[in-house]
Order: sequence, then structure tokens, then C-alpha cells
Amino acid sequence: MENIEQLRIELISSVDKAENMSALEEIRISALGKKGRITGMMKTLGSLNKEERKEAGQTLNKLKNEVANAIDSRKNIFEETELDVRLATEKVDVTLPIRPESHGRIHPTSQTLDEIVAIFGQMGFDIAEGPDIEDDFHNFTALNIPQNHPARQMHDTFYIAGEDENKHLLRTHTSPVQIRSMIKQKPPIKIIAPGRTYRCDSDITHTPMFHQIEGLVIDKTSHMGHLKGCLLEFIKAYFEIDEVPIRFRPSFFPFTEPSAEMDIGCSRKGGELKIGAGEGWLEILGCGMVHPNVLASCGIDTDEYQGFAFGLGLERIAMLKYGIPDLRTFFETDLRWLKHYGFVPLDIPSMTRGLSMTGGTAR
Ligand code: 2NM
Repeated sequence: MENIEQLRIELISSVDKAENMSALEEIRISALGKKGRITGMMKTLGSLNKEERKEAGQTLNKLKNEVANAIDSRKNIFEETELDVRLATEKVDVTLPIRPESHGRIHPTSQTLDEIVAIFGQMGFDIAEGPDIEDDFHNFTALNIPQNHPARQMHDTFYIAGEDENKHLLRTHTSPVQIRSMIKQKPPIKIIAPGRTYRCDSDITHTPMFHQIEGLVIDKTSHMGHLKGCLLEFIKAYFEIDEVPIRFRPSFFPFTEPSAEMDIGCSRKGGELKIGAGEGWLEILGCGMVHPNVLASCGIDTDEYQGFAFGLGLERIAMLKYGIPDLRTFFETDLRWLKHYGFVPLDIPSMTRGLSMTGGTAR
């Protein structure tokens, strides 16, 4: 057997002298590889007697570890040096404008969602999310929607195959998210729930999938006056105008009492729709005080708590702001459409930077 100490000195010194990664790899193979010198010596252990074998085995194992460690630490030095060189030579000028060849655009649905989230975020609302696949309880029962209600029928709701106690379905609104929040979290609650919703409906003004944003405020004293103030502030911020007439018309939803539909003022002079003071009205969202039955289904004490909720369609409100005439084009993935109505990726909506600086028909 070769002199182990001799081999140790030889290997460690060649590791120290190695100039680069590939030299190190050669040393590793020649010492520790299948046909390496240490490996070779290990194979000869069988010919020794028990005592000698034990001693030589331990010494060889120690040598093996020592050489492997020496190679690893030399590797680390190379890697660090390499990184230092890259850090010193590679530079990024963060003040450069974005590349002219960047053609990607943000979809109006995403842009509108980001704008609305920025506005309600500023007002202190949290964002809540939930599953697209819901069950009968969260989508209907907890919302005070009776068993025989038309919305539950097969032709309005996408049910998922299987006939169990608590049928699964694609949520028809984002209200089940509020239900989950109310069950999970104690009041006060102040959330908006944006997301995809699904209805078995398809014509000029309906697509089987669309986006909704719903809001919910639960505390001890909130009333219709707060609802009105909150929604007025939202509308002014969203349409970026200081004065908008609003009006509330009585309505009906199973999950609110009283319920209302909110209209905003507009003018249609010269065939162009303009939001703000004018001779016309536009229906914009539904709202109301959360029905006590809904609160009770979520385990909230109706003697102590009350609150308001509202819901609106994202695509519809995007169409109004950005002058997009056809709902269905939102879902057609037509690049020419996206190029026309889409937004530059770096124009991220925020209440301090402004909502939409370029984009839509403004460009
Ligand atoms: C609307 C209109 C009115 C609403 C109610 C609730 C909940 F879960 F709190 F009961 N969420 N959303 C609501 C109320 C939604 O959309 C047109």
C-alpha cells in the first residue's frame, strides 16, 4: 500500500495549487473517482488482517474526507471570486427607459381590478379571496337564498357532477368569500372580494365567466349613510372626477334588507357617454344592509352587529371608464384588441401615483 501520509501531502498540495474548477475536478477524479488512488487503496483493504484492516480503513476514510473537504473549500473560493468578478463587471443602468421592443400589455380587467383595489385599500379595506369551486351552503344557503330560488336552478348555475348533500358548483358571485370571512373572523370586518364568477348565460351582455368585486363592512354602527358615502367616494376616485350625482333606487336581493341599486349621472350628448352631471342615469352597482339571516348563518350576533355590502361587475365598470363597447371582446384574447385597450405594464395604479396614466383610448 502507498504511504498514506505521503499521498495526503501530495493531494492537499495539488488541491491548493489548482487554478480552476476543471483542475479541481481532475484531482477529485484521480483521488476519489472510481479508479482514483484513494478508492484503489480502499479496495486493497480486504487483503489485510482484521486489526490492520481496521486501522488502515479509518486512516483512509479520514484522508478521503480531508481531501473532499479541501476540494470543496477551494471550490467555494473559486465561486466567490467568480461572483466578485461578475459583480464588478456586470452593470444594470436602472435609469434606462424600458425597452422599446416590450409589447406586452396589461388586460383592462387586470388594470381595473388593480385600480379598484388601490381605492378600497386606501379606505382601509382588506382583500379577501376564496375558491372558484364552492358548495351550495356558501354560495346560496348562507346568503338567505331559498331552496326554490331561480338562481339555484340548473340552467343558471354550473353544477359540478356528483349528487351529494352539499352540491358543488362554480360560484355565481363572490359573496361566498364574504360568508367564509364572516365565519372565520370576528367583526369588525371591512373587506373587498374580487374574483371570477360563473353563470350559465351567454349573449351580448353576458359571458359564462366574468369578474365581480363585492365589498362588506360589519361593525356595531354602520348604516345606509356610511354605505352611500363609501360608494360615492369610490365612484369619484374610480372615474377621476370631483362631482358625480348618484341616486339609490329600492331593489331586492335575498342577502340584503333594505336593498338598493345605485345609479350615477351621465350625459349621452352627441352619442358619446360621459360620466358626471347630465340628463341621464346609469345603473352601476347593487348594495344594501346585510340581512340578519346572513349574519346569523355565520354565527354573528345580530343584536350587536350590522353592516352593509355591495357588488359590481368588473368588466361592466371597465367598459364605462375606458369606452370599450363590447363585453365579449374581453374574453376573446385578440392581440389587436389588447394592443388597443391594454395598458403599459409599468403604469401600476396607486392612489398616490394616479390610477391610469396612459392606456385605454387615451393613447
Ligand atoms: C350585491 C348586492 C348587495 C353582498 C352581500 C354579501 C354578504 F355576503 F355580505 F351577504 N356580499 N355581497 C351583496 C349585496 C352583493 O351584488 C350585486
